[in-house]
Amino acid sequence: MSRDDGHGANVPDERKQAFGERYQPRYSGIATFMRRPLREEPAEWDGIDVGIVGVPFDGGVTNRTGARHGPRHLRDQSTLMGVVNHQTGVRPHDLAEVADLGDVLIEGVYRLDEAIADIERHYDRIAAAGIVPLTAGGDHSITLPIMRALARVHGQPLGLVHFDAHCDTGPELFGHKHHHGGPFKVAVEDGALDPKRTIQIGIRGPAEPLWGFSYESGMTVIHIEDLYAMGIPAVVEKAREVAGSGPTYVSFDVDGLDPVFAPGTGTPEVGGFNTYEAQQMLRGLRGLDIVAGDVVEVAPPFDPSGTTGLTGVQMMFEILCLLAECVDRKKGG
Ligand SMILES: [Mn+2]
Repeated sequence: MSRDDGHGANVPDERKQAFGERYQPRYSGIATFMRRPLREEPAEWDGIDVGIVGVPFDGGVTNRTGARHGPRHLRDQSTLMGVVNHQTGVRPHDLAEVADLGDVLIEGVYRLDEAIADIERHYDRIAAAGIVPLTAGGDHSITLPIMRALARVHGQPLGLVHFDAHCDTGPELFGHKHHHGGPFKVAVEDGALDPKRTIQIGIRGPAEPLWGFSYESGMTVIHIEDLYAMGIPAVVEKAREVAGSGPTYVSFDVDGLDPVFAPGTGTPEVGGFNTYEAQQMLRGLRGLDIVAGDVVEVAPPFDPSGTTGLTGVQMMFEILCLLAECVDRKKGG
């Protein structure tokens, strides 16, 4: 696959030929997701398999804001990502054409319903172009409009492997259903998410009384104490069994991780899984029909060390490996 990262227009061709992918130091140039070419215009989307999309929106948070700054921060940290997954050997950029599609333009910045509709329209366009989206949030309310658009294009409710401290199936809050504690309840009600094919992993904390809908609707909930009692391989096996063979979304809320590893988030909960365990769980999903993924709730104002951004984008890379393998399989690779 040809190297065309959209960068380095001022770099002589001889240097690009001599140094290949390393013609430009990683710390230089304009930061795009994983140093992929920036293709913001739908007219430039031909041939793209996986599109990395930023959704700079945190109008749905219940407490500390900041995730609106996630995409820019994750782009910066993503320049540290390499091209190969050392454990699985997957090289996503060799399997799929990956581009940075820029950020969703939120026109309804001060109108929550309109913001959600803006996001949904944008993902309708991405899905119609046959592009598999990998999203950087934003707070978790952004997952609902993405799921709606994808369920439409796949013609059925999606399955979900969901990493989080919270089930995010809560009821209306202050008279409003669109907030980051409730997207998966609304997604089920809208026919975009199949609760029987949904597993929620890492759940903990005092918000437990809000998650009745998860149990009533038949979702599989793996509390953090279950995770450690079962062990990671059994959690992976359960996730594979629940998701089954249908189209499946992977949603990774960084607050699922212990705040030691991801302090930069709006609603941290102590006592979470660690980064290695997260990687093992994500790598365990190889072979499922994963049609989209996201990493949400990275809030840079609470991330002065950059650790949460780096961790978040590493999880994006793990999901990218899964998506690229799916794309490659469907192409007959
Ligand atoms: Mn969440």
